[in-house]
Amino acid sequence: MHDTSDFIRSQGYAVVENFVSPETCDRLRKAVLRLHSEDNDNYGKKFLYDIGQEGFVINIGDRDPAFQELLNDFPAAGVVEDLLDGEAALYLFQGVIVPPGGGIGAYPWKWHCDLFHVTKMLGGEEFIPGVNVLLFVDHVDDRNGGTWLAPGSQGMDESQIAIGDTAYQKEGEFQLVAPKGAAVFFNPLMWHCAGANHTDQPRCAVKMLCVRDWMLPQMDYAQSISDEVLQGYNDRAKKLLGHGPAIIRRSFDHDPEHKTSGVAAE
Ligand SMILES: O=C(O)CCC(=O)C(=O)O
Repeated sequence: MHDTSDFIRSQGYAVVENFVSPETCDRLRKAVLRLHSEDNDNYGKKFLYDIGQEGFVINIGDRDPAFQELLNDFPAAGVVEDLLDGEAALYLFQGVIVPPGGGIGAYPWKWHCDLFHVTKMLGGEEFIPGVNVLLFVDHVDDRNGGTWLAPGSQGMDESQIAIGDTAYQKEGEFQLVAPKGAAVFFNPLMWHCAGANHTDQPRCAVKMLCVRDWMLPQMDYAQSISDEVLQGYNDRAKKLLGHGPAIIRRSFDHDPEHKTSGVAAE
């Protein structure tokens, strides 16, 4: 664990193989694709494209037991809690699909960093505000859209970083090659992008982006996981979902009609 944490501290990222078993990958992949097709049916592909959500499956922790099991096991816990000093909370928990023909340069797949409200290094060069844990449930490489990373770009803004939205390699950007079941951990302030998928199969991943629990998550999981599903989570997962002591961001009461489980701000 410490080797991985140290590697992330010094390089900004680390790849961990055998993060989950091939059988777990198959279950997760199936669930991502099922929910994606459900979303397309419910909202329409064009609508999802227009709001920049094409290929993202949201609130998965409420929608299929495979994701609940993953979060209960959370094989990244040791590293994430080590890097975030025990303050980890989920900022995003979602399925990520790069469709055939999609990927780098194809909207919405552009070079970016993840914390849209934090673009500069906080608290000095050494401070790590979050860890993106991206689990590949497919083997990834340059054919199907392995993730591109730009180590060293943490905290740079657009004017400082010479990355375009086309596939080119310059100054250390590189594309990950990783076996099915591997996860890449990286500082979410590092610029990155899904690669281009030249195959005829969707490339699937599960994203578990954790941040310090005093940061506002992109989605309020304490609100969006139903009471019934919440009961199936263990204490560590509940804390990751925002049911920990750091609840100052919660502002809604429990709403039995909508089956939400928010905790009122104190
Ligand atoms: O799916 C990928 O390869 C990259 C995902 C991504 O851009 C992200 O997690 O923010």
